[in-house]
Amino acid sequence: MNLKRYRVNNIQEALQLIKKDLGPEAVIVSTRQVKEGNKAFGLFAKTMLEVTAARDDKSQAKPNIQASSQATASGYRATVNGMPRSESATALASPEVPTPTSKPVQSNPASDPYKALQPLRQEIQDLRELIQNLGDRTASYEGQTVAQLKQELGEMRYMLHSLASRTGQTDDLNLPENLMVLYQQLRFSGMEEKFARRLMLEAQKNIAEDDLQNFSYVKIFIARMLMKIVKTTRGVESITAPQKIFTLIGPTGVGKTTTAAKIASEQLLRYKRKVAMITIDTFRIAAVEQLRTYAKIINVPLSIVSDKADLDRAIASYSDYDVIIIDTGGCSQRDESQMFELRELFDERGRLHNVLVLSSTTKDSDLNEITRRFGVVPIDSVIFTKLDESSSYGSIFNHSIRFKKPISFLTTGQKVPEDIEVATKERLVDLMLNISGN
Ligand SMILES: Nc1nc2c(ncn2[C@@H]2O[C@H](COP(=O)(O)OP(=O)(O)O)[C@@H](O)[C@H]2O)c(=O)[nH]1
Ligand SMILES: [Mg+2]
Repeated sequence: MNLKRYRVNNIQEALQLIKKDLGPEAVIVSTRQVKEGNKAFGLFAKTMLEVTAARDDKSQAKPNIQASSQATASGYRATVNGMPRSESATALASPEVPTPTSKPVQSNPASDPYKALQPLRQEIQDLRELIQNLGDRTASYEGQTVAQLKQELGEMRYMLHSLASRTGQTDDLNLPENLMVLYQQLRFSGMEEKFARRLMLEAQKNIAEDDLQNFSYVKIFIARMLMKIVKTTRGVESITAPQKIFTLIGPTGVGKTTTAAKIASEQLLRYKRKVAMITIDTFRIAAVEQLRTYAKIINVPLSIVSDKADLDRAIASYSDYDVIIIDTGGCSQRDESQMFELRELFDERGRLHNVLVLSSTTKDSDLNEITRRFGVVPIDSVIFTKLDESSSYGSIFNHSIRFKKPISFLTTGQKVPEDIEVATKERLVDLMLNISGN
């Protein structure tokens, strides 16, 4: 597999180079605008287009990789030539490899995307360690290096995820060049084929012939369309009731308790609101201690309840609090009795704002099942956690299109309280299209 980055004046220039270097099978991974030239005096900086393209090794076109790398020596390049013969298939099952979003892996080892991705996995591991080491010694001049490495890591994750799930080019779309580039980018980010296709065909209908030639125009047009797809709630601010009661539900391990602590501390410190926490102990999972520790650090009261009557009493006892965050023990969406208990507790419209917490590292089909099963209680918004570990932000859009649930927060790391953001449409679209160039 081959990954290349080009700095060009326009997309046509990039497409020519990509075709020459990587062949017609190459796909566009990302596009972004960058400033080049005299950075100290931004006046003279020129805006260039940076395009990253990738070609899977199993694709038909096989140009000489060494030669092509020299031809574009000024650009970034990462080449992986395939897995050594001795590599065993079991090594590929290690948790380092993100789960593919769909389609079973092909059994033919020569065209097995997992095998092709093995060396990339090693590079990701190396990069991760490098970032960790640099991060540990964070000095300002190193910030840029860390950011650059993080971007490379992100791009590699994209590749792992989507190449692993792509077992054949079935996308037989005939689109104008600029739309095709963005279509590939959305597909590479994990957007479902039928959603990306629909979006592009709609855009093609609505963009004038002349404007279709202008890549920036087309990209902004698609960004606007994506902004219409996702809904957000401004964190807890969309709750208009005088008392905001926020319930976090979802599978085990997605980050509910950590997120509860982050939101509680944001409400307390930033909004100066009076905050209390409640946790449900019905599923007998010994996670109460974790929340107790957070509550102590943040210095908010915590109640532990075990049934509906208890819960009502606890909520009543906090009647003079502005915000109540309710954490729940993780439960399995396949356990009917746990789902029943959940409904007993939280099937209330109006008083409670129920939030389904999902990890952005979870594959699409699981996100769908989880959302359907947890739908036994009314879901008012969704939180996507672990953006820092994710490689397929397309899943967030697939989820939004499919379930039309607004997104309240995004979490971006393990640190409490800082690794959380109120979800905004701009940020979500930026994750897909990299408009800001960060
Ligand atoms: N990388 C990353 N890890 C997270 C994030 N949020 C939570 N975690 C970690 O995920 C693990 C499970 O979190 P926890 O809050 O206990 O999940 P719960 O079972 O849903 O309550 C912990 O190790 C957290 O530190 C996030 O945004 N990014
Ligand atoms: Mg928990």
